[in-house]
Amino acid sequence: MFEGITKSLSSALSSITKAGKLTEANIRESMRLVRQALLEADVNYDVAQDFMARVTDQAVGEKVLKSLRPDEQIVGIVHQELINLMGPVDHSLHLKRDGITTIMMCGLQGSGKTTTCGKLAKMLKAEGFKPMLVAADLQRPAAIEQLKVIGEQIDVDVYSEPKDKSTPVKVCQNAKKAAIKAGDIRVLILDTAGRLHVDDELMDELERIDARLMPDQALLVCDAMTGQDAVNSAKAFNDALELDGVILTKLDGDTRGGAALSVKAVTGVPIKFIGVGEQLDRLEEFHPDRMAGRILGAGDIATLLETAQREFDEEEMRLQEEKMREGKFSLEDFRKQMRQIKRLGPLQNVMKMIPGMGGIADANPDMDPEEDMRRIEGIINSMTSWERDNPDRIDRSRRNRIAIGSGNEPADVNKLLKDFRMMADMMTGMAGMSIKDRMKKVQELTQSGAMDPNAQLRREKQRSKRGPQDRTRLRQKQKQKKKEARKQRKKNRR
Ligand SMILES: Nc1nc2c(ncn2[C@@H]2O[C@H](COP(=O)(O)OP(=O)(O)OP(=O)(O)O)[C@@H](O)[C@H]2O)c(=O)[nH]1
Ligand SMILES: [Mg+2]
Repeated sequence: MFEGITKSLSSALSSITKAGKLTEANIRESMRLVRQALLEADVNYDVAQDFMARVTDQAVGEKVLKSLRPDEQIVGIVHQELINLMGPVDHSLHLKRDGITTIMMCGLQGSGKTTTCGKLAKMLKAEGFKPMLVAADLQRPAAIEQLKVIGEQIDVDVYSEPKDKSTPVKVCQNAKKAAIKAGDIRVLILDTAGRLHVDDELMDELERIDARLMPDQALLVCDAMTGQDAVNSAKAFNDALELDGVILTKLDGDTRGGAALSVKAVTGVPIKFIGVGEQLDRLEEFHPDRMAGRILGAGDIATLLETAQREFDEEEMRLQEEKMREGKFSLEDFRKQMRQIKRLGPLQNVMKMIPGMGGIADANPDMDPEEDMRRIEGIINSMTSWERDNPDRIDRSRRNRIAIGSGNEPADVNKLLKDFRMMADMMTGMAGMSIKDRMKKVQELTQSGAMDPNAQLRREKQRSKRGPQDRTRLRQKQKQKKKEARKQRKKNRR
């Protein structure tokens, strides 16, 4: 997410850090680069201009220039201004304490309305509020069917009427009656039709639903991939409907970030949620501070923790916890943990969310943590279950067998065993801590250099210089040479 801007902003800001003595002139030059980075990310021109002016004003002030670390202060100012740009956000959907809360979803064609209706319903259901989905898109032929399929997937009722015998307003009104009759429905989510462009017909239809149903929340679904078009459509929808919030979808894709950074500043409407995938659980609250952190390459531990809490199997965690406490953590448990971590998403992305790790990943595009994990898993897979439980008793012959079985070098097996021992000790020390405290601990260790990620990197680099295949080739060459030497000697003897 936002790789381009993260890179260009960091390089703009690092020009400050590298400048040696900071002067007003070189700060202004860096700020020009910051503005350029924003524009390249497709941020609205006026927004980028204002942003730069605000940051520059503060950065060239006496207070900053005379401070101990002016460069850090300036990064701090940029961080805070990014937060101000995207926030504040009120995530609440303001559900009524009694009765039914109606949420109208609108947006351009293909922005992700129907999918997001399903995501919201799933989220509300998990929070204990029974939702009902309403198929108010009578435009697109398969729209009703699509919503029904989604409803089935998440086990949520869908209200619909035959397309050619009704109107969107009627469907919504009847849905409300049906919801009242059902008695236990708390939220009505209206899936409305989209158009290719903002046009009068679309706006009229939405205004009619708005006037008759008086939804409690009007949410605009925007496709982040469309950049400034998304922002312009948000402006048009807000003028007609007074939006309560924006849901920015497809942030999992290769977006430049312009929409996320400009929507609030241009329309005054905050982004409440973001869609980060096609699956119905890929909806997250939008946190400007976390997003600002990510954009500045400072990581996003909070989101990682939330994903971890959602994806990790609680029972399994508890079992591992117990083993850790008793110091019985085995390689089998380690393998299980690795598999859990894989569920958090591509490792490169996971690393970027850990403060300090993002930079390492960026600076070393060849680094492939997935490959490392695969290799480690391969080694563990080649062990017997006795060996997994008793890693300390793996002797030379076992080690050689495991290395051959997994296509690695004995040294790789050694390294894994050594790392595992270190990790198991660390984990025993951390047993009983919450995930959050554990992450903090890891962060502390990383910062103190005890678990120097660069050391790991240096090892990796050395390894890649003479990777396992290289070494095999080397050995083959040596063998070949010896063979030839032997032949030669034989010849000579004759
Ligand atoms: N990657 C990704 N894809 C998404 C996300 N949200 C929606 N999509 C995809 O975007 C496409 C369009 O989604 P829909 O929910 O049908 O969009 P819509 O706004 O209802 O479209 P219309 O009803 O035709 O106006 C589908 O293929 C979705 O799977 C997201 O957050 N990430
Ligand atoms: Mg739709």
